[in-house]
Amino acid sequence: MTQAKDEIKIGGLGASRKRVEDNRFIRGKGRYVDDIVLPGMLHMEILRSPLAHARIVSIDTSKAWAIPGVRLVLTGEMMATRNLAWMPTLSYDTQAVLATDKVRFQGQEVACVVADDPYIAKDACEAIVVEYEALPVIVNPTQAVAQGAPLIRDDKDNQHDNVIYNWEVGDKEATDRAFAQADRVSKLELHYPRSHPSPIECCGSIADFDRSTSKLTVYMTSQAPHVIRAAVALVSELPEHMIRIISPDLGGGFGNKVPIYPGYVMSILASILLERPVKWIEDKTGNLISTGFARDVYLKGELALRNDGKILGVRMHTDADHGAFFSDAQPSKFKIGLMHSAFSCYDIPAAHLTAQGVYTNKAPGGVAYRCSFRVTEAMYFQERMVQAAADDLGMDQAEFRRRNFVRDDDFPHRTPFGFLTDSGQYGKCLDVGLEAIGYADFLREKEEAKKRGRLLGIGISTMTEPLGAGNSREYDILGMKMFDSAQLRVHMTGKAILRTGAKTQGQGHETTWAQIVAHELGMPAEDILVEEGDTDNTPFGLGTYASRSTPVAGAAVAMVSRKIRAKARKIAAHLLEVSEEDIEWELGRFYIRSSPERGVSIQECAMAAYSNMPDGMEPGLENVAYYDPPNLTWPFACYIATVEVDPVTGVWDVLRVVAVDDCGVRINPMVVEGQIMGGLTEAYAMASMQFITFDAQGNCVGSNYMDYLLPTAWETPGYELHEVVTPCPHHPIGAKGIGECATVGGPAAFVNAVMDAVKDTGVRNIDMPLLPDRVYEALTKRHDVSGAPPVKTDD
Ligand code: MCN
Ligand code: CUM
Repeated sequence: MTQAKDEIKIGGLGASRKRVEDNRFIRGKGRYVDDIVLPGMLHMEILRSPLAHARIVSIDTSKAWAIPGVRLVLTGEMMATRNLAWMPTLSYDTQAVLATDKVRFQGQEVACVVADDPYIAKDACEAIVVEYEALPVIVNPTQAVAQGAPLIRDDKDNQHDNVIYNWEVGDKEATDRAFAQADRVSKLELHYPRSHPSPIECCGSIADFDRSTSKLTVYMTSQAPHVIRAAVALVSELPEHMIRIISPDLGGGFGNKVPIYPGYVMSILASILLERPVKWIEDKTGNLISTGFARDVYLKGELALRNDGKILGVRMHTDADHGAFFSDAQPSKFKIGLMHSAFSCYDIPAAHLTAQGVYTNKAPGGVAYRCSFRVTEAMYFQERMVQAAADDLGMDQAEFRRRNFVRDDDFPHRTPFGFLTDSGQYGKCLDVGLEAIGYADFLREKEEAKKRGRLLGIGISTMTEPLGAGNSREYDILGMKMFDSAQLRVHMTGKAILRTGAKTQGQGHETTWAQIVAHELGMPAEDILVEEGDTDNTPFGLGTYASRSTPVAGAAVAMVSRKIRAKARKIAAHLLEVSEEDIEWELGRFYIRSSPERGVSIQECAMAAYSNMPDGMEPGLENVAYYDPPNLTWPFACYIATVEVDPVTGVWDVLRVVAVDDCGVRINPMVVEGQIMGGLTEAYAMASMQFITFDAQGNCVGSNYMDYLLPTAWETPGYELHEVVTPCPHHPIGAKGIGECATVGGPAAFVNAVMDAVKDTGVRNIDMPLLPDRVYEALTKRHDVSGAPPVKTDD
């Protein structure tokens, strides 16, 4: 008890410590890539294709070269002479760095200019004359597989159609049997539209090649600097130890900063050619039309049901629109990410998923946006299907979920598609949520309101999702096994520096990692400086995405602290002149078991490690831990939204949102709540307003913040947060990931709420975003506004 009290005082586990990084962020003192100015630095701008599919007939750069201050103009043809026109993607595909033969999406990189300042570079881009021969355009999976569809990837030797993969998982026969036995089959078709992570800071890099040392330093907006260093070493001829990737402060990542973009590659090449630092900073339109899209997946789903509400089996087919290059960041074994994590919280005997991925004339998609490799789509489909099934059975949606949940005593549990979940209290989370929202009262209120022509609705979304990509047996990216690391150096005076292979983008690692050390070593969190993002002085790690930092790097932080404690214990025995077996530990202090008043602090041990170590002991107090998690972590969430839909206009307002999250032990409850609120806001945005679509010519509609909407404080609903704690059984401090839960589980709660409000009018589905005109169309014209048209023409 007193230990826990002390622990909060020193900023350990469970302390809602204020974020240390905010000291600089709220003062405008963050150091982002664009803040960095190097001596002699040049600036790079990219010329992008206005067309979505066209043959390049010619590129005339002579006028650009003639502009004073222009240092270099690069085209695909010049890149090709160095074998650099194409680069490998994280999904074993290839992607054009600069287009050579064809452009394959609007916004594709065609040429770039390096000049003395960015304005000259931009002007010079406009002076480049490109002659295009337009080709027929494909903007959705139906067109991609249609008879006679133009071949988008004619650059690839064995590619004769636009199909990237066909993939399946689960047990088809068992699933067929389940459907044969069903009393009833519930079906749903949905589209999860394209969305964009849209961090406030766009992507950018500064490459600095120093010929005299042969060292390449790249400042880069990357969530995974070590992966980038390895990738650069593998594709360039530069040796890995001569490459230093530095990710400074990032203005949000949300998945957008996982992939390798042509801009990074070209700035590196330009710096090598010119032997001067070259900076590339993407503008907002460039970011929105060419980088890291997410989603764009179609689903046909079926649930085999028994009349008493038991789900007997599930069938899913998805069509994934990957754009012109298959560049998803995802474990290499899973063609459509972890889509098969669907239905993991439900006890379903049989399941079968088929998936087809196709090329279209759109920017590469599927990077994932605040989602562990397609988990967002999986959970959205799951929770929409569950609600539709409950409605079809005429059963209460909460009761239907409860009947099918995996029970608390059923862990470890093999999910319908083969994952192993290890812990959770699903029913309890649902109960807490229902209680908080006042479920029974709301249902009564809803009935009352209906009598007066008002449409109220309640939507529930419950899910467990796999967070923490690792365990090296099953997960790798480009063959790089997924684990992570932490290095801890405790100085003589008891102050320490902790470095990890992860990379914070706003999640607060500088605050929370220090809390784990404080918990393990009893040193005040403020005595621990956390550094990430510089490959020269952090241990190798796979980076931050898939909410893997706490599950993997965070575990490494605990493990390295324990190594330090083990050494400090030996030093304590030496200082107290007893044998190690007689030593006990309490937060921050070793003492003699038989005389607890005699003890030494961890700080005294640190001093002795440099000044008074036992004979034969290696000096210093420093270590590194590599952590390969035994399993993913499986947090659970229950999100409940209530809404009112205006039947005259289709406008809907959120009344209340209740969130119950179980992410195991919370390191910093305030940071966790911040993650949940941010995630719910993104979920609300996708459900209500966010839409990047393409017209029939492949023009991107949503290339700016007038068309692609971010909710401001005014639109954002209030959130009521609750918690349940089921410690992760295999994580050293019992924590599970939280970074993406609300974005993953949130959308279905909002959509389900609107659907619940309008279902009595016969509406079956409305695809996101639930813009008022779509809701209105559903209420007045058709009952199924689904398979939403990705082709939106002006008429
Ligand atoms: N945490 C905690 N207790 C837990 C779990 C987490 O206190 N039981 C804390 C962690 O210590 C960390 C934060 O919550 O400070 C998020 O931790 P975690 O769930 O491990 O997620 P990551 O740190 O790996 O962050 C990645 C995740 C992803 S994949 C996206 S996308 C996303 C997200 O985080 N992008 C973000 N949240 C974001 N938040 C901000 N501000 N900016 C982004 O770009
Ligand atoms: Cu999937 S977006 Mo986050 O994993 O960086």
